[in-house]
Amino acid sequence: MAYKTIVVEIDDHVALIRLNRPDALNALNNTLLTELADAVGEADRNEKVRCIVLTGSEKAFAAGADVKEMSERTFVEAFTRDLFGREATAIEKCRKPVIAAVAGYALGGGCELAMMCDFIIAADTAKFGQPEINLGIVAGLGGTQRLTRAVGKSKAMDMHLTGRFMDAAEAERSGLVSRVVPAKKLMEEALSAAQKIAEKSQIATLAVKEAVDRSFETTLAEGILHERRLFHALFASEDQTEGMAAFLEKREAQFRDR
Ligand code: CO8
Repeated sequence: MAYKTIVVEIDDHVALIRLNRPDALNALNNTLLTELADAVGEADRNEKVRCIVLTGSEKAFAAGADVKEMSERTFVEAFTRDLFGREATAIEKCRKPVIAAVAGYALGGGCELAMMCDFIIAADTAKFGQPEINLGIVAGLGGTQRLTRAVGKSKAMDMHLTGRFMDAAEAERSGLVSRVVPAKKLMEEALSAAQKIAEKSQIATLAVKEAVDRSFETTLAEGILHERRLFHALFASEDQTEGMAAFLEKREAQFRDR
């Protein structure tokens, strides 16, 4: 499908989705969020795709919601249409792993978008922030919830209340990102991680994602029970037999998603 504000490339089981509004630092307008939701849904349904990488440009992953477009919204319109309700859930509903590869600014809705992904690989140029407070609003794509879970209450309050930016080193120290790499290596590293994931048994990768995500939604005991049931269930897969046989025979496993 042809998109106006994103570019989608599928190569060897990895879908790369690039936000592409260079004149506005990839600010998230209605068109971009709709196209992104469609592209993620399409990649999730595409049997060839086993992992998704979401990225922006060298200067900005995304500098937030499009302030120009947002400034014209009214409460009645936003509430009645549940503004960004569908778009906000497209990535969290995606069952396949989604990696955010972040260089430059990831602010407001951009930071929230990165946090919707399963993990974030950051370039050393990355800057994260929730500066909505400077516009007289609060985050609206999950930032108060996800940043707090990622970095704890004190730092989340600091970020949301002062609107300050966090550099890549602080983001890694705080657990917001899984790794920081030199900017020039960002895409190589993110695509290589995606490729590694794509080579695993897909049944197991879906189970990992489901189990880790559940830890945010339920009690420890329920989460552990859910994990154990998934663990039990995977013994019904041919990939479990193959994975363990390959280990014992000292060879690479040939997973077939069965
Ligand atoms: N919206 C619209 N346009 C933007 C945005 C934005 N968020 N950010 C940058 N741009 C535009 C600028 O207006 C400018 O355009 P032009 O050249 O036509 O004037 C162009 O991008 C380049 O930007 P700058 O000249 O400002 O570049 P600098 O390098 O000087 O500064 C900054 C970069 C620091 C990133 C600066 O642009 C900035 O502060 N941007 C706004 C950041 C911000 O406040 N983000 C939060 C927005 S609110 C939000 O995200 C709420 C989410 C709630 C959920 C809604 C769902 C999406």
